[in-house]
Formats: sequence, structure tokens, C-alpha cells
Amino acid sequence: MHELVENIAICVEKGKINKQSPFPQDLKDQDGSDELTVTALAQGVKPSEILEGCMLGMERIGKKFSENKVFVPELLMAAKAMNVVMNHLKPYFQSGEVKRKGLFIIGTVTGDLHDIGKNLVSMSIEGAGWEVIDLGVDVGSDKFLNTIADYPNSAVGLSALLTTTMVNMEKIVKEIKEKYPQTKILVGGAPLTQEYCDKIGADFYSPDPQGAVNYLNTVAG
Ligand code: B1M
Repeated sequence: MHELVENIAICVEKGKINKQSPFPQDLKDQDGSDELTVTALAQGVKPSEILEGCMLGMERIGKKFSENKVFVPELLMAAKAMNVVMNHLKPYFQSGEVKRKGLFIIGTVTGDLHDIGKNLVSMSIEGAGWEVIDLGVDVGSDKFLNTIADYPNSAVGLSALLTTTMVNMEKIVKEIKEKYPQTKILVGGAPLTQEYCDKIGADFYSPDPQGAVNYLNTVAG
């Protein structure tokens, strides 16, 4: 792994956003994920490699969280450090085709505030030539249904990161399918499985953004 990428992974893990961030003490006055990403891109490091570094940082902090070695504030700082990186990477994801293939509505489901994975999926789909309406986090059926009413030919994506919120997908899928049976619904997020997707009647499960892009390209009219 490129040294800068490893350092970005460390900054994400430790929630070191930029040089000014006073936290953590051991990285005081050093570049954070913000500056390191700018340097890495300028040196020609691939955006996909930088993203891998971020995911590695997230994986490490997630593991520490499960072991009760860090708590929610540390997770929040890690998410912030990753978000600044994603702001720099966004233009690279969006540099896909200009002509739009269709419209995709995405949101993280009711009760769930995790948006990093959803944002990555959103950026990848946008970069693959789709127009994306991102409804944000904690999105319930009403918001999905109202948006589909405005864009009836759209496809829909639901993301969930918690075992306690993935169950909310079932209600959302059911209500969308009742009103708009032709709408294709794609689901994803760490706790999801193909089996769960089949159980709740969604059309497609993808464990990653690329699978979502590939599926949408097959349904683009
Ligand atoms: Co939360 N959290 N969190 N958290 N958090 C997890 C998910 C957890 C696994 C940590 C752990 O225990 N090890 C755990 C869930 C356990 C479970 O349900 N089985 C957990 C918990 C428990 C919680 C709280 C309940 C903690 C608390 O308050 N006690 C709380 C819940 C808040 C809520 O949502 N109501 C909470 C809060 C938070 C923060 C807000 C602090 C922060 C989120 C900040 C943000 O998103 N803006 C946070 C974070 C950062 C995490 C971890 C560390 C990282 C998640 C992440 O962003 N991963 C996470 C542990 C971990 O994953 N290692 C954890 C990187 C991201 C790129 O991956 O989101 O999986 P992911 O997305 C992937 C794929 O899943 C897929 O593509 C993406 C790219 O590959 N994908 C899709 C995602 N959506 C898709 C949709 C698709 C297709 C593919 O189609 C539509």
C-alpha cells in the first residue's frame, strides 16, 4: 500500500481531519486526511486506492468499536475524516458519461443515520451516468413514495447498516411495490444478504457500489 494511503487510513481510523484538528494528540500539527488526500491525488495515487485506504481505516475503527475500545464520538470523528476525503474524490466518481441513463432515488432507511456507504453508492451511480436524487438518512416510505410520484420511471435504492433498521426495509419495499409495482428496488448495506433481499421482495441485492451500477445498467431503458 502507498505510504500516503496508509497514512490516510490512519487518519480515518483516528479521526484526524486536517492539520488544525487538535485530536488525536499523537498526530498534533501533522497533516490530516484532508491534506494527505490532496497530496496523494497530486502525486497520481488512484482515487480507488485512496478509497481503499479509507475503508481500511473505517474497518479498523469499527473493529475497535465492537471490542469496546472506542465509542460513538470516535466513530463520528472517523466518519468526518472519511467525508473530507470523499469530497475530494467525488469529481473522479462523477466524471462518467454526461448523458443520463435514468433516474435513481436513494436513501438510508428509517431509524438509520449511517450514510457513508450510501453516499459511495450514490456517487458511483452518478458517475455511471444516472441522475441521482439522494433523500439522505432516516428515510421512511412516505418520502420514497412522494419522490417516486414525481419521477415514476425511477429506480430506487435502500441502504441499511444496522440489523435493527434493515427490518424497516421490508415495510418500505412492500409499500413501494403496492403502489408502483414496476419500480425496481435495489437494497444494500453491511448486514444485508441475498436471502433477506428475496424475503422482503426487493429486486436486487448488491454488497457493493459496482454491483448496483451493473444491475442498474441492465434495467436502463
Ligand atoms: Co455505527 N454501527 N452505529 N456509526 N458504525 C456499525 C454499522 C456497527 C457494525 C459497528 C460495530 O458494532 N462494529 C454497528 C452495527 C451493529 C449491527 O447492527 N449489527 C453500529 C452501531 C451499533 C451504531 C450505533 C447503534 C451506536 C450507538 O449509538 N450505540 C449508532 C446507530 C445510529 C443510527 O443509525 N441510528 C451508530 C452510529 C454511528 C455514527 C453516527 C457514529 C457513524 C456513522 C456516521 C455516518 O455514516 N455519517 C458510525 C460508523 C462510522 C460506523 C462504522 C464504524 C462504519 C460504517 C461505514 O461507514 N463503513 C460501522 C462498523 C463497520 O462497518 N466497520 C458501524 C464504510 C462504508 C463504506 O461501508 O456502509 O457498509 P458500508 O457500505 C458499503 C456496503 O455495505 C455497500 O456499499 C458500501 C461501499 O462498499 N452498500 C450498499 C451500502 N449501502 C448500499 C446500498 C446499495 C448497495 C450497496 O444499494 C442501494
